[in-house]
Amino acid sequence: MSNVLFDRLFGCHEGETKAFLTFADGSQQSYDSFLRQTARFANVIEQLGLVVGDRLAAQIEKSAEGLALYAACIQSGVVFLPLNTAYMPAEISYFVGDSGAKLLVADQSYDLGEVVVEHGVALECLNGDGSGSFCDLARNASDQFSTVERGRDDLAAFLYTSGTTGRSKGAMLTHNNLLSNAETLVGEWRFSAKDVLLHALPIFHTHGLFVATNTILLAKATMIFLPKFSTDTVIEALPKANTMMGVPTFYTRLLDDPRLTPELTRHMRLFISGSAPLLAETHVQFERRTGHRILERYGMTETNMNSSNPYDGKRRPGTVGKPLPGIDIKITNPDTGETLTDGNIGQIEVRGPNVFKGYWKMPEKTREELREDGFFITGDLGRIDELGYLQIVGRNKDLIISGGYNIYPKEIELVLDDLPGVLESAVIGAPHSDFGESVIGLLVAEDDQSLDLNIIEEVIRQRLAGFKQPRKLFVIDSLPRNTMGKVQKNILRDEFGSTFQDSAK
Ligand code: MLC
Ligand code: AMP
Repeated sequence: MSNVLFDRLFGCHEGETKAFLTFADGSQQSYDSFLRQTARFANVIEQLGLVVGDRLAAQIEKSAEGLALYAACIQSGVVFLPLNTAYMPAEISYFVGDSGAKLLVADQSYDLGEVVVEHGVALECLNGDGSGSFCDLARNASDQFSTVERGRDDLAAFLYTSGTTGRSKGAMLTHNNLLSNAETLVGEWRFSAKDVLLHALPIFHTHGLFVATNTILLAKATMIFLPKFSTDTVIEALPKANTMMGVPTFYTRLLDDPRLTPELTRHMRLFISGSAPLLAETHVQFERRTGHRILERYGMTETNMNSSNPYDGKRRPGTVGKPLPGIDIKITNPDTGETLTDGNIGQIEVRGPNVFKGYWKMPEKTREELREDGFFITGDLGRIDELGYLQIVGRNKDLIISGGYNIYPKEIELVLDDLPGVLESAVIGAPHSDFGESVIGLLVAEDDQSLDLNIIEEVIRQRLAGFKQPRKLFVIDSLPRNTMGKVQKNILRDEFGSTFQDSAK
């Protein structure tokens, strides 16, 4: 047994002087230098007492060191658990507690002392500029590390994904989940060592970490590694790249800028979009403005990428293309599980080497969503059209996707319900020109109580990551319910659905 994931993505680049990363200031890091950093980090992980299968949680700014930490976990057989930098300490506490992480590596600006006290987890610092106690230890560590053997079915990473119950679930991803998907994407999207990918995504999610980074590593290509998306820096960097991956908000923001022209993008080979629905209108406008047809693909945390519009064939707006090689997609009746014929709308189920192993310590949840025959019930609703392309038409799960981030209303409702004077609440998503969808909170006050929305907003700010916070709160008399007592969110969406129309971003 070796460690095929590490060898294929990282190990094979030993001695390679070619640039893996190019930074905003033009400086670069070679593959070889990245690997040496990785080995130093792997030595530190070992020195700190982590053994194969232990979890390392990381809440760190986007940096080359952040990627090296991921690589070091793969090299040392430790499970990597990246966390959104917007999460508040109370949110981090849940992930650390649930995963049983042995080490938390975090930026020193995050105040995670209470997490350490609560869970007894070790804490080391890794800051965006490469400083911090973790890096201090690494400076004295060897740049050689004997790669730990791991099989294809062994765990590589946990990515937490929220649930309709409000409790996040740790999706367990194996070495083969990551490797098989990277191999498929390199082939399907024709990545090679000649490519330069513009990377403006965060690196704590599937899209920026696995889809983008693993594909580039496997192809031995180069990434222009920007700290975050900003229209100015992306437009500045575009001439030096030939490929870009982004969420739909990236494309709508670029379209809002007059500098997006055919000249700016003439040299580009490929623009890819995913993580949220790309409006057909955005696809069409982008082609009109640049001549490029954005390639839309469909994936999720539990499965990596499932389907893609073709590289060579017709990229059809409003569809997410066909199943990737080796991956089966079927549409089923949500009530009976029976497979539906093409053209019918049902729940999308996916099977393949990309599908995760299950939810950490949640066997029942795993059984509910992952069938014995290997099909995963995605919670998305779709149909396969007459040309065999998958269209996503909605969701069978109460989920809002804002700027590519998933937000589960239940989690926010639990926070709102807990506020003094609030009897009950409902959270819905409404169309938003920048984020695709954005969050609205509807509150019902207890009898004789009047709610102060300023105070409520302040409490929410302390408890929920910024992107989850409702952009608008309304106090209403009561929540509409059906005869079973279930809140009729469709009625609320009809009533409040135009809240963000014409409003400022
Ligand atoms: C930031 N904010 C958001 C937000 N991002 N609010 C709602 N939705 C979002 N997505 C809030 C912040 O809390 C802050 O609020 C304010 O907006 C400005 O913050 P910012 O950091 O300056 O925002 P900005 O740079 O504009 O970020 C927007 C964005 C970013 C779209 C560039 O969110 C982004 O990079 N999204 C990509 C997400 C992603 O990678 N998803 C992939 C998931 S994997 P305040 O109140 O403080 O002003 C997956 C599988 C798959 O889904 O298929 O790929
Ligand atoms: P996450 O759990 O963050 O990985 O988000 C996965 C969800 O994002 C999927 O279940 C879909 O609902 C959505 N998604 C991803 N890609 C697309 C796409 N191209 N079009 C529509 N929805 C998408």
